[in-house]
Amino acid sequence: MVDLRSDTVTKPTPAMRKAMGEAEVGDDVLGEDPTVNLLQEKVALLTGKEAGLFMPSGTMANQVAIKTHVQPGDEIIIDRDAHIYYYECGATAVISGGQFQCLVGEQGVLSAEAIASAIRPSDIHQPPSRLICLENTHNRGGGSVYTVERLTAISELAVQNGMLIHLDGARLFNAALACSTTVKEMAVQADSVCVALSKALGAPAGSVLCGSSYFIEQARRFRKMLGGGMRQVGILAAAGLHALDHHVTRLAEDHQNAKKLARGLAGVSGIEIDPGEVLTNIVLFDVAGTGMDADVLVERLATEGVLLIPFGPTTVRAVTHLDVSAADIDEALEIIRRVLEGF
Ligand code: TLP
Repeated sequence: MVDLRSDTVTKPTPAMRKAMGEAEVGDDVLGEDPTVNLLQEKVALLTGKEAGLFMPSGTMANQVAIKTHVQPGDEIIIDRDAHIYYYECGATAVISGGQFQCLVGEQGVLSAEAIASAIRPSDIHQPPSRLICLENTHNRGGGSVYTVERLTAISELAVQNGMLIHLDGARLFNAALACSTTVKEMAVQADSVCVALSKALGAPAGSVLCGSSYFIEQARRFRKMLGGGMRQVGILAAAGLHALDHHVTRLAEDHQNAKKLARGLAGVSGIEIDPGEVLTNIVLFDVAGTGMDADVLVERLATEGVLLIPFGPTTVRAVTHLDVSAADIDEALEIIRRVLEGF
């Protein structure tokens, strides 16, 4: 079975399990878990921020960040396909009372100009424009990337308008790799950033939210409020530290495998894809030409040994990751060809 549903499906490696088993732990709600503290310091350093906070999930990291930045009624400018807006169960309405103004990015990526035209004038009839949320890489945009230049332009705009930026960097290491830069160069353009350990980096759980010391102090209270205060969680933080030490440079392999998959898919009849648009580890392709809807095709392929996710009526997503090799990509392509072309 080749599982390309998501990079969240990876299982901890034996070396990661060993690191988890040997982790020094303490009560993290009391701030006494040395492994969590180490992880938080490490990710803060990597992202160029003063402090970090270990979070059970990316969703909680995003929502705690938003809760910390906005007051009810404040407006948040975001792409309409961003995870925060599209996939987080309406959490912002429930938790922060922030109001979204959704824009349509290019493969999810917003320009400074588009954001500028969405910023409200100071007017008692209108909500205050408070926060800009960006996602790098952009999941529903097919792993598309905000470059450092674009982030810098948006950051300058935010400063000019007294706005803040939260960066959902669930796959920020993939973005940095695609742009031959560091996560720090990207993260410093935002006021807060969260980085996932449980996606491309292969840890079983966890994200780290980073920002100023003051921001993290506030965020710690909201994490507790939402039930995200965990105790001897160094076991999970150890997996994250192991991932940062051993699974970052190998992301290049995932990007190569994604390209290989995209090139292969481009040659299959009924499938539409531009391999040039595949920059990281996410591959989106259109299956309208097969005469099948995405969910029907995905179900059919699952019975043949390839797992994918329907991402729209005729759009399918494949994600490469730690547990997928180049040989697995060959196998997946062979199965897809067999199902769609009969040989
Ligand atoms: N993405 C998952 C699904 O929820 C779609 C996936 O399989 O890709 N930000 C981004 C950009 C994400 O892609 C995800 C998860 C999250 C946040 C949420 O992270 P978790 O699952 O840890 O809450």
